[in-house]
Order: sequence, then C-alpha cells, then structure tokens
Amino acid sequence: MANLGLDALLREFDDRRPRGLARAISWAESGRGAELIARLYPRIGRAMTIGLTGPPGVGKSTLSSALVKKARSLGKTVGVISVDPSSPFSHGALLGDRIRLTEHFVDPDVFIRSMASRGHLGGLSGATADAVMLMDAFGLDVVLIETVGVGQSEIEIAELARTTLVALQPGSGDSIQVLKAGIMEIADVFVVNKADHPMANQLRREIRSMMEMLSFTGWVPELAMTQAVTGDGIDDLWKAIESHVVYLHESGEIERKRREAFAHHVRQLALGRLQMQLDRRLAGNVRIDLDPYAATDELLAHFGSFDASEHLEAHAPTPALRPRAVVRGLTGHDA
Ligand SMILES: Nc1nc2c(ncn2[C@@H]2O[C@H](COP(=O)(O)OP(=O)(O)OP(=O)(O)O)[C@@H](O)[C@H]2O)c(=O)[nH]1
Ligand SMILES: [Mg+2]
Repeated sequence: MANLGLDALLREFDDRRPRGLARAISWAESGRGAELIARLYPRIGRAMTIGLTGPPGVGKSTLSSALVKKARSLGKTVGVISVDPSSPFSHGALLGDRIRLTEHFVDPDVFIRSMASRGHLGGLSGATADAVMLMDAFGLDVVLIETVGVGQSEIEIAELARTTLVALQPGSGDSIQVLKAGIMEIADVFVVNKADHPMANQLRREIRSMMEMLSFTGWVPELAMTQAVTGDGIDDLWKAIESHVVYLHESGEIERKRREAFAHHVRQLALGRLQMQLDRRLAGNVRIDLDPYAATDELLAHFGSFDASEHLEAHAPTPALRPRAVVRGLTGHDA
C-alpha cells in the first residue's frame, strides 16, 4: 500500500534521516509528492531561503560552497539545490557544481541536491519548489537555491526564495544587463564576485552609480564584494543577507514574500499538470481538419470554459513582481 511507504518516509523525516529527504524529493520529482507535501505542510516556514543566480561561470557554485561553510560555522544545517534550467535530461552539466561542493559531501548536516528542470516549461520546476518545501519541513535552517541566470529562471528564483543574490562578473558588461533585464526588481543583494579581477572595482562603481539614478521603495539592494575561492567578503555577504531577512520581518514584507512563493509554487504545479494534459490530448487526436484557432477552441473546451479572448490578456507579462525602483524624475514604470 502506498500509505505504508508514506508513513515510513514520514518516520525518516522525524528521525532526520537524510535518506528520507532524498527519497521525498525523488517522489516529488516524479510527480508523487502530493500526499507527502500535504502531511508535511504544517511543518514549513522556518527555513531561511536564499536564491543565487548569475551568468555562467561567475562563481555561483563556489559562492554556494563558501556560504555553506559560513552557515555551518554558525551551527546551521544547510540544504543546497542546484538547478540546471538548460538541460531537460541529464545531470551531467552539474558535474562542476558537484565538484565545487565536494568538501561538504561528508558533512551530515549539509544536504546537496541537483535538479534538472525537465518538463516544466523550461523554468524552475514545481519540483524545485517542492524540494525547497521538503528541506524546510525536514528542519534544515538554510536552503540555498543556485541557478544559472538565463531568461525566466532568475525571475522565478526571486519568487521562490526570500532573499535573492545576483552575482555579477567583472569585465563582462554585466552592469548594463542589470538595468535591461529587470534585475533591479529581483536583486536583494548584488555580489561582485572575483573581487581579485582587475575590473572588479569598476563594476562596483557602475552598480553604485546605477543605483543612484533610481529611487527605491523599501529595501535598497546591498552590494557585496567577494572572492569566493578564498572566502574573502563572505562574512560581509552573510551580514547583507541577514539584514535583508531582518528587513523582511520588520517591514512585514515577509508576508508578501510568503504569498508570492506560495502563488509561484501553485502556478508551477498547475502549469505542469496542464501541460501534461495538453500534450496528451494533442498526441491523441488533434483535429487537422480544423483551422488552428478552431482546433485550439476545441482542445481548450476540455478544460472548462476558456473564452477565446482570454489569451490576449494572458499574454501580458506575469505581474508577480512589483516594480520597486524607478528612475528618478520619471513617472510610471517604463524605466
Ligand atoms: N579568480 C577567481 N576565480 C573564481 C572566484 N570564484 C570562483 N572562481 C572560479 O570561477 C570558475 C567558475 O566557478 P563556478 O563556481 O563553477 O561558477 P558557476 O557560476 O557556478 O558556473 P556555472 O554553474 O557553470 O554557471 C571556477 O574556475 C572558479 O574557481 C573568485 O573569487 N576569483
Ligand atoms: Mg555552478
């Protein structure tokens, strides 16, 4: 019986056996997490969740490793999830991440998990949100989610994590990207990593002057200079993370964050299910005797009452993240 498995798994959670957590995440990944999450849901909400995003090679995994070390030195237990948004299939691309985290492999209070975001519209998957929740319910104090910043994934990480770190690469023109890609909306802390790089100070100045052009409502992003390989600056980075957490609680923003993360989770799960059903129906009997719009109407009729005009609104960008910085002197959000 399925419930026998579930009860055994819950006992492993109670006994804080990492094997149980590993198994739980695998259940979630294969779409069997519903009952488990229902049982564990009352236990969540304690963990400090940190998202870490940035371009390939900026040093995210090295930073993760350094942050794990810092958290461990404070006696905190840590979970790390590295998500590969590019690869729908193998975990091979994550080899580099695993290598950089090896020093923590033998630590029973550090739980490391790699996930591909397969089958979930190319974004961070519902399974990733499940994994964060499961680690939280398991009692890990800190949950760190690392993902390469490509397209939507960094926006999604901001919806999932309470504190979002955006790592930037000196000498790469990243500061321009920051303004263009709406990173201002998501970065709670900027991390200029590779502080040993000759262009590191220039990047810091660029970010500072960019921030001076903006007026913020609420939290003003912090900026930390780090050298992840040596650990330089990690203490300051940790302080910045902690002050953001304090800000969230003191301002009451934490409630909005919770709601946002919840809505994100539900959206991911719903999208996953809808996509599966769509694919199944399309594979079965798509009506090629109809025009594509009529075929779409027919297809969607199976999902209840979709108004054909609804898709127009649905194409507007998701209003999940509120703008919080605007260029001084301008009204509206076209900055
Ligand atoms: N000089 C210097 N090199 C660093 C620093 N931090 C990381 N690196 C190096 O940068 C390279 C990439 O580091 P990773 O931690 O794998 O970067 P990443 O962002 O996780 O890379 P992907 O997961 O492939 O996107 C490695 O060779 C690191 O040793 C730093 O502070 N200074
Ligand atoms: Mg990495």
